[in-house]
Amino acid sequence: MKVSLALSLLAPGLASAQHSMDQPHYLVGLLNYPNSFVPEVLQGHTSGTYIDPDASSGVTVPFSDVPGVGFSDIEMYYDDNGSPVSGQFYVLSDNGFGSSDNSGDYALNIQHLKIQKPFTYRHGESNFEKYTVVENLGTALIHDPEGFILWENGADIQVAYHTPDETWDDYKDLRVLTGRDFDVEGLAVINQTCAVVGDELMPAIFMVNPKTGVVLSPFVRTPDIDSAGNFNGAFLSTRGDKVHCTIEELESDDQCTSVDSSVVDDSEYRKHDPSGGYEGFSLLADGTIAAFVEKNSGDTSLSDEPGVRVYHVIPGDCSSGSAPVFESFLGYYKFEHNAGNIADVSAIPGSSRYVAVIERNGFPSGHMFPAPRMPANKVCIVDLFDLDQDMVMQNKKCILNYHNIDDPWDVDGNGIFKYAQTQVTNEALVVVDDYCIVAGTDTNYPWTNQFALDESVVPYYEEVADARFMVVCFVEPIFNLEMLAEFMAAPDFLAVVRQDPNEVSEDGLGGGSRRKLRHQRH
Ligand SMILES: *[C@@H]1O[C@H](CO)[C@@H](O)[C@H](O)[C@H]1NC(C)=O
Ligand SMILES: [Ca+2]
Repeated sequence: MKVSLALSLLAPGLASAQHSMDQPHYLVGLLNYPNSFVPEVLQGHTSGTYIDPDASSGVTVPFSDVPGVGFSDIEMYYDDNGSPVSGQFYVLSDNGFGSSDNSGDYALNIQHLKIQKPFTYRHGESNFEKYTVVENLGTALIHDPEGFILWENGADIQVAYHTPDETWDDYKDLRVLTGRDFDVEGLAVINQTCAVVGDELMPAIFMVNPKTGVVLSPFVRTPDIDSAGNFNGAFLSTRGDKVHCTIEELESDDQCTSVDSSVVDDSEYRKHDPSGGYEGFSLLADGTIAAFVEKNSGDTSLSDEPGVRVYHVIPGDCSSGSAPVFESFLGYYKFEHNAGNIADVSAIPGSSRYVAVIERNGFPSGHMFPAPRMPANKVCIVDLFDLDQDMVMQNKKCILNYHNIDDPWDVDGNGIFKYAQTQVTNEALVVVDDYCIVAGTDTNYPWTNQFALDESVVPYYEEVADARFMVVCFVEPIFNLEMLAEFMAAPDFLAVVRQDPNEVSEDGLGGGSRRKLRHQRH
């Protein structure tokens, strides 16, 4: 009885779960990248030939262009001197249509975008359009002219074996990578011409020039770990990993777009889910990378672990052939209740200890509620180096819930002071300064309309069809390094729940009330 008494007294502070410490913030505005826009290098190339026309969400396949499919990562763009350019970003295409089976004709690419929203705190009653269109400043096909990408069994990239038709002859000559080769989800940009890409079909990582798209290194596989977190000599693999195919199969009409899960079990590799790789990939201030595996659920043998694995990576030196190195296992990241995927991880400028993580679960399946799945999306800050005895990162504080975004200036002009970025998978997050984040979506095109809405009843169909971005700023400089250190050192609410209920003080606050924390901070 005492437990429920303590919890009910605590309820106001605990209302939105175990690490929620939502910080005052405001929506600056919304932007969209029209799905109808196709950059020139992606025009006139057949795509979508692997998609079953009966299961293409009403969209006619194949496509005559390589369509936009949303973005799986966003990173700052840097000028020639290495300084970040305000409002400009590198974004990574998703692998195409979601799996190695359906994306062998999707050309992987990195785009340079201008994502900037007019905003005045409503000065002079100025206001701006609900959606601002994102500007494409360049598109680079990820391609491998040096032939770095080669599997252990001698397998080559997809265009060496099969392309949809002659529209791909130039892509074949360039050795363009496709969604059969890698499912690219993470990008860590070092400077304008050097970055590391994280994949989830092995999962593996490799170096790339994000300006030209030229691959700069062979891929490096993820080392497996023993129970103490040490590398054990084995590596991860998935059923989408080409190492399990024979060259004859890859050359045949069957193409071996994936293998049966049991093939991975019977191999020397440790099995992981083919959609579970490096969503979260963040360049720390010291030049190393925190690499978050997306999940430990699905077709995997990692599901007994207490969270998702986070590795420490040293990038290559950006010269041709210099590969990144897995340096160590950092620890496990544990999700909030009902979240199950790392959606993205952003560096916090200047910090080598704290990163911002956006975690999510699946996406809605229709608009009838109660629904089979309630979407969960939260931005949390985590200390990479504060581990408990199970190697779980124990200092985590969640500062924003995507379903509960304040819009005090009603920047989207709908008379509603709350916004939810809910529909499609949120897979891109970047902290841009002490105050603000830019968050973007994948679209899962052509399966974008996850609320199953009829276009005729939705005045702003771009909210259903397009890759979208939002800019949100915090009232306090939450990402300022000094403030962050204080904030992360403050006790969190979970400490109250974790302790013996008999020790909860009379007022039920146990020293962790929000009021007290506010006092400590100021
Ligand atoms: C990017 O970093 C690499 C490695 O430090 C360096 O060699 C290269 O010149 C840099 N390029 C730019 C454009 O800053
Ligand atoms: Ca509004």
